[in-house]
Amino acid sequence: MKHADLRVDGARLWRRLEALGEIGAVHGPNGERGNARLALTTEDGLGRDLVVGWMHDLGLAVSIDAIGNVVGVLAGTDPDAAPVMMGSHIDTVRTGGWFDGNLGVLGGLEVVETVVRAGIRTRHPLAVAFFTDEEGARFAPDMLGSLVYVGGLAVEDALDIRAADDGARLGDELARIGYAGSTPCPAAAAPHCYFELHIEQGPVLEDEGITIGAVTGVQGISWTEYTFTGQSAHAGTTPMRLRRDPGLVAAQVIAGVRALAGEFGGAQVATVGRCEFTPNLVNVVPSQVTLTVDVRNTDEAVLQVVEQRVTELVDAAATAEGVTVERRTLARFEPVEFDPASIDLVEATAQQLGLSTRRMPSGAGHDAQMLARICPTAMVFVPSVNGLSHNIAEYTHPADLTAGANVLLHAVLARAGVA
Ligand code: HGY
Ligand code: MN
Ligand code: MN
Repeated sequence: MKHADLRVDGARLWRRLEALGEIGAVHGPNGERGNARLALTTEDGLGRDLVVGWMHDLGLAVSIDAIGNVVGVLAGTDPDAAPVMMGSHIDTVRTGGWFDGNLGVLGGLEVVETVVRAGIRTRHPLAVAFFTDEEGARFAPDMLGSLVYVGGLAVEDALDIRAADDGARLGDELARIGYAGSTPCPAAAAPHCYFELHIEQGPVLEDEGITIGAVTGVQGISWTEYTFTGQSAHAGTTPMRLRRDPGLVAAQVIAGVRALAGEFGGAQVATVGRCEFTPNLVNVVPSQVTLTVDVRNTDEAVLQVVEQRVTELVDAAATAEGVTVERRTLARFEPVEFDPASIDLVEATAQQLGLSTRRMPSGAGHDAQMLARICPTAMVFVPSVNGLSHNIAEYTHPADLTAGANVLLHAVLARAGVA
């Protein structure tokens, strides 16, 4: 068979997605099948074990680095050639789905298995990677493992990061699940190039009836954690004029952040996703409230203006209520543009496969935005049903999963050189 006629086995890809989806499975009331595998939890460890087992089954040389990134490599004919890498993440948010991240890793394994079964050898090695803690939901920032991989964060600093949920130290959790690897960070050498297959996680492709997104880049991301401290007091006996209520400040910030997104419009998004009251009791004016603000925009200059406006909003609300403010940056990444030639290749490959395609930026962060710092990088998007993600109802039709994996297959073969 000419390699141009090669196609992935969509049923095999679905079986792997289903098997991984059973680890940390979350079942919804309407038959939703989601995933909860927060980074470095026991479930994440079990998911890692399953994928590493598949890598070994395919004869890949598997390495684990000091931050727990895992890379499986299928040798090429040229031992000096850098690998063409595919990958993503297999950690999920607490209300995650089967496809966010998992598709990029298992799609990469499917590409490798398709190539191996066809008896094809490539000049460049083929690599499949999953990076630690892409979500950043437990250990911030997001894309943490790939950021360390490319040298954007010292591994020693990353290992000391504390979890938002239980305060566990990242390095201790990594050792506990058996993924404190021996391969040094950052990566000794850059991949030849990197392709990431991912669900869109938004409504654009579905709304326009398009199958493949040729992703042009990733928007800027800014995460800040605020801690408001007032005075706890009796809910019944304390006159309103005597209160210093951090809960009021939190409410004004939540509403104010939403209003800012409306005011700026366009690509501006703003989210308060985490908000914790202390002591969180019905009859106690809270002493402290901690919340997170996530603001993003494709335009860095506008994002900086929005960040300044959030700071002013927070300070005004806190001052008026006599509440103190502590702030901590959890993540800050500028917008990233992917490699034009790699975007062209994704687009042309989709068209050669007879698939509808459009160019688009990514609203979500991805490991690809970190790999773009060290090698030519692009992403392949497939549609999300109802534009839903970070929701256990996340779904992508099997035909679209297969289409995306075929684009990944042929973009990778074009770069890896068929021997
Ligand atoms: O937050 C993000 O965009 C990604 O899901 N980590
Ligand atoms: Mn993802
Ligand atoms: Mn995600």
